[in-house]
Amino acid sequence: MKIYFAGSIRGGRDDRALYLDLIQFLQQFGEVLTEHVGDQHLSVYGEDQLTDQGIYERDMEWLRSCDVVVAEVTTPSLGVGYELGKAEDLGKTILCLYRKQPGKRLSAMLNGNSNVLNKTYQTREEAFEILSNFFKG
Ligand code: 6K6
Repeated sequence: MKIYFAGSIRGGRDDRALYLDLIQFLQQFGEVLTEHVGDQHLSVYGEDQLTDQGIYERDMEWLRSCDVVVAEVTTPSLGVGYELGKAEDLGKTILCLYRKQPGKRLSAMLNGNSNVLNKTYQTREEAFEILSNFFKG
């Protein structure tokens, strides 16, 4: 099982520790292709080794090859939104995790999309339970 985990990078890194926890939890269900999203040293400024074109081409190849896309969508990110649109076109199974926050709502383009399984949660434990049910069910 190849899992493409999507989470904000240049959209903001406030949830990077959460991404790492989710990625580590996901690894019991398969290979997470995008481990770097949870890299605690990755800032919004960029990865030195690859150009933006290199990042785009590598990530699109991973997206094409994955079995499932899991996205943490609490921090809005252009890149994550783009990946989800592409994943939908590619016919991928998509699970989005969203943490409810006062005064904010998930984009209707996800929340209203029947091709996306949207799940809300508050705690890491709830997110883990959603992931377990998704992969075991
Ligand atoms: C690392 C740290 C900051 O920038 C980088 C290098 N950039 C990226 N490296 C790997 N994946 C990326 C990078 N930029 C975007 N992505 C992909 O888009 C990831 O798979 C994320 O799910 C998503 C994040 O998009 P932005 O718009 O928040 O960056």
